[in-house]
Amino acid sequence: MTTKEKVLQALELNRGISISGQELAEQLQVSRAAIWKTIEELRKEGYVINAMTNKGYSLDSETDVLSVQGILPHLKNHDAQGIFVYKTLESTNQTAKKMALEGASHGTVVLSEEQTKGKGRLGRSFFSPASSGIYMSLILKPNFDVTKSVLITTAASVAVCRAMEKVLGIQGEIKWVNDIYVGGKKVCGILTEAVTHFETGQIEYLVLGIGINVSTPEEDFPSEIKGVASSLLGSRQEATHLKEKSRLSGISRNQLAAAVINEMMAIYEEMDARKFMAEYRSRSMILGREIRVIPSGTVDISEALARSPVAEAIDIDENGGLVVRYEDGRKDTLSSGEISIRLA
Ligand code: BT5
Repeated sequence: MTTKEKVLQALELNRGISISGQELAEQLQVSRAAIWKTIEELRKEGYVINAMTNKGYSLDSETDVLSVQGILPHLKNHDAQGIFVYKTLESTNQTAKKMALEGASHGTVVLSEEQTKGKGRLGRSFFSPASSGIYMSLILKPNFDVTKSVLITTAASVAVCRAMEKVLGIQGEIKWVNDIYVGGKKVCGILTEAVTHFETGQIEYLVLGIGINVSTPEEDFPSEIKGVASSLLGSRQEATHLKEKSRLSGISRNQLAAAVINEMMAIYEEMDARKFMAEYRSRSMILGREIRVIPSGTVDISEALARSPVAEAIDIDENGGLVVRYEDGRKDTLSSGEISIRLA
């Protein structure tokens, strides 16, 4: 670890509590001048560090910069070697896939403060502005039958909901198959991609990409998604109350990111047993409701919507398939990736 990383770690571990320059210098075996210089560097990177005479330095509870040192104190069973935080990337999934091919191990996590080419499904894009979201990718080496890898997205939706609830007390609803909604708007999208062996075509790794809008103000979303996208702290109903709560308790994106990683790694261990399926169903925003099924790849969605038959979403089966019943009584099971859904 560099001196900067060590100072940051000490400040993150003592969030809101002052540590003297002398104490830091002794702990890290560097001069007090080196500590002062490091504090200045961190301030330039956006960390709000308070300095009080006779008390020392403390990381302000409002500081919200993603870092390995900020995530680590909240992680169960993980080490710094497996976490990579970037200021900007085209896409964390893209970088994670490259790292997987270069031999990165199971559980490696890639995060970025912003993405310039954030990916959605089917060639769509995911809006990923700087400093207000969590854009991360987990490299997973399947320890189960890879035909079940479609269930990773299902499991991840439950993991994100659990993390949001534990850290912020926010209840998310899952819109089959990969979106999380709060207050009727999308706050999170998930994209799982497979990394296959060059010659055998076998799935070697899965890259699980999770994008969460944390504090993006509603007015900052591009016009085409303004009406449908929102963020956890940026939605009007929640904003005042939650912003105050997170400010007071120092809840940061690091903490939420760590909670998502913890929940995902825990759920991963029970993939085969599929215990999370019942929770996925109970958090579903579409079960029991009427939906319209649109073939994937549809360009003119409004035209397809007008033509598509109304169906009732009646179940989500053990493979993550959506069981629907059309008005004429016919039943069908839709598999992920083939359709989009609009609530009727
Ligand atoms: C998704 O696709 O929602 C999957 C998004 C996955 C993003 C993560 S971020 C980390 C990792 N690295 C990546 O490059 N990607 C992953 P889909 O279901 O296809 O939804 C995309 C659609 O959601 C777009 O066409 C927009 O309509 C809408 N959208 C785009 N950006 C959004 C945002 N920030 N919040 C809510 N909705 C958004």
